[in-house]
Amino acid sequence: MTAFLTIIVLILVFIAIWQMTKIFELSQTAADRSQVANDKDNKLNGYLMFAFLIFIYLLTIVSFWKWGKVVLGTPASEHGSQYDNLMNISLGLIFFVQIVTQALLHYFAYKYRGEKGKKALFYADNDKLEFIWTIIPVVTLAGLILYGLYTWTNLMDINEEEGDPVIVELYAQQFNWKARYAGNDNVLGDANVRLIDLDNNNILGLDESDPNAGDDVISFTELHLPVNRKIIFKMRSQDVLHSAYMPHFRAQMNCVPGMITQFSFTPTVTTAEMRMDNKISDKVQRINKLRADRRAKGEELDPWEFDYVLLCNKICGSSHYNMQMKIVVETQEEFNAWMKEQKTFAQTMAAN
Ligand SMILES: [Cu+2]
Repeated sequence: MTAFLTIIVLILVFIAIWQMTKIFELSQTAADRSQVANDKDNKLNGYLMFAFLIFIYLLTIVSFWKWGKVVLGTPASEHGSQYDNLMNISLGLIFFVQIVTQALLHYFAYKYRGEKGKKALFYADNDKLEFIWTIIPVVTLAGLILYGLYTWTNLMDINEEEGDPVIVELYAQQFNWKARYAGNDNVLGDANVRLIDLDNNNILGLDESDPNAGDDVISFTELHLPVNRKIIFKMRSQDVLHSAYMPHFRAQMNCVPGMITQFSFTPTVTTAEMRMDNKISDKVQRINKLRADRRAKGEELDPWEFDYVLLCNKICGSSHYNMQMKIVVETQEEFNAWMKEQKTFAQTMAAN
């Protein structure tokens, strides 16, 4: 590594000396003028500016055409379409401004390229122009920010009194998730990392003396959610910053050690329904085709089936990429049946 850095430094020093001698040569009046750009060079650079403009437009079109299909499809939560609207409007605006300004920038670079005898006009300032290019971004950005704030307050509904919500704790830890349901009383028992007792299977540090803790249910492998019911998530982290990211529901919230953060959404599409969705079934087919090709080459790969996922979206350590949990959205009856099979915290403690 040191040798590599030394070589780089030597190369850079050499380039610097070379450039300095060139500048020195150019500053000599009697020197050879072949290094100074002439009309032909300027014209070439003008055309190259145009070529670059075409290149970035083509790159955009090709990217959309080739990878447009990998973006998230149908939102699976009540607020999802509001969120998508905000995203689409922001993207649309950015695209419009990008296309117009890049075209102008490169066209002017071409039109006013250097030419023998042509002199740049000295133009100090123009109040009217400056006012226009200040006020347009101010109004546009203020509009976007206000629209964003409006959308955020609209979807950030963590009121526990209204709409019979399901209260779920998401517990983040390097490198896995655990979900804790509040049980029959719908109140999560108190918990603290200091109460974690691995010998006694109290992995989330629940307070055994808290009467609300006994009926809590902890799930290690899957997060089950009933469809069309408000879910309030309360996030905790045991070690470092994590982020609970549920892309299909357009939801993300940081999990911060030492505090509880919250987010809420109402899932509107069950896992079974989402598997029938056109975009999702196309995606499943595409991935399974890739997997079949790799299987043919001798790799051991199972066909893939769509599932919602909870991912970690903060780079939290070496196995961050694999910090995920399957989410199952199902009918209230299926949810109740699944819940019945789970052990409560009191039962787990009694079994010790
Ligand atoms: Cu993480």
